[in-house]
Amino acid sequence: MLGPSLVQENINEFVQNQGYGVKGLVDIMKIKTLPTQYIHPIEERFNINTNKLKHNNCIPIIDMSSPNTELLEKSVCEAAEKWGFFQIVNHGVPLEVLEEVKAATYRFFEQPVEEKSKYMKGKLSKNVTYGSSFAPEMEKALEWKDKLRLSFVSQEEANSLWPTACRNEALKFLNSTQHITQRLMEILMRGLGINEIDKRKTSLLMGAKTINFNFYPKCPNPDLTFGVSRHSDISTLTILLQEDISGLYARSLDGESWTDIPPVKGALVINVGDALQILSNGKYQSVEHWAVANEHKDRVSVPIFVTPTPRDIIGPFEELLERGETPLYKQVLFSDYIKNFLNNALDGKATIDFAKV
Ligand SMILES: O=C(O)CCC(=O)C(=O)O
Repeated sequence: MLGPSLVQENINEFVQNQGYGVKGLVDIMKIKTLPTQYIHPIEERFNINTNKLKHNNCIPIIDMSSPNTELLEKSVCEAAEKWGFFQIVNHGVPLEVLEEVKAATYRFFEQPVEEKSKYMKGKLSKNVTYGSSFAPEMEKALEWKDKLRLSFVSQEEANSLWPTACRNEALKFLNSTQHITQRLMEILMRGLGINEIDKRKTSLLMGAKTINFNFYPKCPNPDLTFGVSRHSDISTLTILLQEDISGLYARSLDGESWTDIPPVKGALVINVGDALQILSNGKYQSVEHWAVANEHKDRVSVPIFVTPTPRDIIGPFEELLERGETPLYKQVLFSDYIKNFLNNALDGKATIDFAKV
């Protein structure tokens, strides 16, 4: 292990290669200032004076138990069209499942490095990876985040490869959100005039799932860095459980300002991803968002990325083109879309250019 006199050059070795993560910088190295690798250029940072920030309650909060089905469906489709982001309450996922998954996130990251590093990239499986920042080899400035990424392939694989510290909770969260995911997809498809989700559409809309455990340790200078840089997700929908500490921001309707997404007890944050923007031929919008760490407290979040399978070819639904819509996106093999996303640093909404006509 490196000594306490950790110099800048050794930080990557300590954080990335030895697997201590940014959590190790705080807990073991007890750093008091942000290492230069994590300082983002001033023009990219969020500046309260130049980037307009809208506070609280801009993003719709939708009660999924509302008896007025027509109004409920209209609200979901409008939110997906205009905001790309919304929160849902009374969604049917028990509160204890949400609390347990948060506790499991802390449990995993609080383990010693010897345990966490077993899951580092290239060690076990490409479907199970622990690491720090999004794509450290490609990034000009690193993200203040450690993460565990678990792509669900089968129950057997999960049983044998997923870490015991969070395996059961991850599986429970995935299973408990199945019903609400299906319901949201049905509503969103009706909004496109598509009344049946057949086998092919099931695969395109929700054929695969990846769950991430994000851990943002408290950060000495959160204003100089990002927990997650500006990006849109590649999913159809993302179902995000966020901590009771705010830190998530999304681009507003006007495209000029940003809005915070305040934590709401028991709520899940839903956002449209690029795949749904492409399938809906631009009707539903994936939206740029980013997250910051907190100066005084650790923050965790647990997104489930609902996606097509890597073998699926995504493009605007035939029903929309048969109705005369001009395709805005070409047909793309989803595994190519994933590769392009993972092999580049996060850069706002640039990923979707890969599929533009
Ligand atoms: O931590 C958050 O609230 C957002 C996380 C996120 O955007 C991501 O993991 O892609």
